[in-house]
Amino acid sequence: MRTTEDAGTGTGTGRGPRAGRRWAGPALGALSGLVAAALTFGVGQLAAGVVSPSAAPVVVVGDAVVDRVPAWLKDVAIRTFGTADKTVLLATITVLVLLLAAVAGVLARRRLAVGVGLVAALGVVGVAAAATRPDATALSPLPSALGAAAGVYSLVLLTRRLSGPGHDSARGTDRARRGLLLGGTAAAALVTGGGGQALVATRSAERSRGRVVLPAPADPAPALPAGLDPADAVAAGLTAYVTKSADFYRIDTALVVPDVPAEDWSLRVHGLVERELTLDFAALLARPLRERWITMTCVSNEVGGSYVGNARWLGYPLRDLLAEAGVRDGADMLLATSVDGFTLSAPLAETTDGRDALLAVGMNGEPLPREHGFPVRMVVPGLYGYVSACKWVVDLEVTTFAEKTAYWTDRGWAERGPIKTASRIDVPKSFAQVRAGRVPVAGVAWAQHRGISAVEVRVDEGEWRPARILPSASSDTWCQWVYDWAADEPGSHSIQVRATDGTGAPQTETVVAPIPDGSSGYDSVTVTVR
Ligand SMILES: Nc1nc2c(c(=O)[nH]1)N[C@H]1C(S)=C(S)[C@@H](COP(=O)(O)O)O[C@H]1N2
Ligand SMILES: [Mo]
Repeated sequence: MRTTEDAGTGTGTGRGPRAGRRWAGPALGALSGLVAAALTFGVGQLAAGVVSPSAAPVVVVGDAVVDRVPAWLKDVAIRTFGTADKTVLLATITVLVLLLAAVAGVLARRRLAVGVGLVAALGVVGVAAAATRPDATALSPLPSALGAAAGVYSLVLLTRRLSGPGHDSARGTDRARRGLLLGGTAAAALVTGGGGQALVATRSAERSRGRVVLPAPADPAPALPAGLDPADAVAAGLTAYVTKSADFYRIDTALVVPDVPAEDWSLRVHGLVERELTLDFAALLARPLRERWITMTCVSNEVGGSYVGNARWLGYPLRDLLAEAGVRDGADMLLATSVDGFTLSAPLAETTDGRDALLAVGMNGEPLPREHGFPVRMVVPGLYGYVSACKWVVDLEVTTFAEKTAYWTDRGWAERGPIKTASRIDVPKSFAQVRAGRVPVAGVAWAQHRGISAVEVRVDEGEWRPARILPSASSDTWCQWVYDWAADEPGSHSIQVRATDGTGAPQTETVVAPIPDGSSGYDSVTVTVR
C-alpha cells in the first residue's frame, strides 16, 4: 500500500516543513509497529495469566533460547551477568522484538503484507517455542497465538487509519485522530499486560503455599551451638551462619518460577525398582519428617563467590523412599526431573549412604519459597546442586549413568559432582583500608559431609597460621572462622586462606575454573594498612 506521504517524500528538499513530513511517515509507521508489539505482549501476558505464566510469549522464546544456546555462550552469560542473566535475556528478546516490530510498522506503510508477514512470523516463532516446551500443554501456544493475532490486527488498523488521505485539509483533527488511535492501542496494551501480571501474581502456587501447614519434624534439627555469629565480625561483614531464605542464592534454568500448587503435586518413583510409587503432597507430609542444617553450593561458584548458603531443611529421607520402592541391582543413578523439564543425575551411592539426603518441603521453618522449589525439592549434603538439588521435582527414575544423561551433564559438566573443600574471606573486603593494629580476618569454609578440621591464614605468602573455627551444627554445613591479624606494617598486604577437610585432606591450591566439576584455588584479598 502506497501512501500520499510516502509519495510526497521523493520531492522533499531536505529543509523546512517538507523535511519534517519526510520523516513523519516512517516515524508513524515505527510507532504503529511498537504499539502493535506492545499490544501483542499485553494480550499474550493476559492469556498467560489464564493459561500458565510460563507460556507468556517472551518467556517461551527465552526458554527455547536457554535450551538451545551452546554451553560456552551460556557460561559467558552466567559469568558476565551472574544471576541477572535471566533478566538480561528477557530484556534482549523484548528489545529485539520491539525493533523488528518498528521495522514491520515502517514496511507496512509501503506494503501491508510485508509488515503483517513479519509480525505473523514473530508469532509463529512464539507458537513454535511454546509448543515444544517440555511442560507444554495444548493451551501453551495460545498466549503467543492470541498476542500475534492482536498484533497483526492492530498493525493493519493503525497502518490503514494513520496513512489515509485527508490530513492536508484538516491537520489538527488528523493529529488528534492519530493520537487517539495510537494512545488507545497503547492503553489497551497496558491494561491487558497489567491484568495479565496481576493474574500471574495470584496464581495458584502462591495461594497454595500460604495454605500449607508443615508438620513438626519427627526428627528435629539440632539446636545451634553457642558462639556462632560473633557480633563484631558479623558487623564487619562476616556471613551469618544461617542464610535467610530471601538472601539464599538462586540458580536455575527457569525464566519464570514454575507454578505448582501443592494440591496438584505428585511424585512418581520408577525405573529399576521392585515397586513403582506415586506420592502426593499430603502423603509426603504424613510421613515422619527429618529436619537438618545443610549448606548448599553451586558448581558455578567461583573462588570467593557467593553461590553458597546454609539453611534448615525439612524433608523425608530419599533413602527411605527408595528402600520402599526397592532399588534393583545395577542401578547407580537417580534421574530427577522437574516440572519444567529440567533434569539432574544424582549418584545413587551418595543419595542412599545414610547421609541426610532429603526430599524437602521446608526451608528455615517455612514451606519452600517458590524460587527454591515449592512444593518439593531435593537436598543432598556434599553434592553440588546440579547433581542433587532438583527443585519442583516430580519424577525420580532409578537408572544408570550408562543409560541416561541430564541437563548439565549434556552440556559438558562432570557426571559426578562432589563438593570441593573451599574457604572464603568475607572480611576485610578486598581493597579495604584498615587501621594498623589488631585486624579481624573472618570468613566461611565448607566441605559438606566431610566437615572442616582446620582453617589457616597467611599474609604476604608468609607462614600459614591457624584460624579459630567456630562450632557448626554438623559436618554437612559450612563453618565460620576468625583470625586475629596483627597488622603492624603500613602498606599493601595480601591475605590468603585455606582449609583442611574432616578427612585431613587439604583444599586444592591449583586454580581451576568452575567448569566441569567446580572451582579450586585459594581465596585472597588485598588490603592497605595505614
Ligand atoms: N528444577 C531445577 N532444579 C534445580 C536447578 C534448575 O535449574 N532447575 N538448578 C540446580 C542448581 S545448578 C543448583 S546450584 C541448585 C540451586 O538451588 P537454589 O536456587 O535453591 O539455591 O538447584 C538445582 N536444582
Ligand atoms: Mo548449580
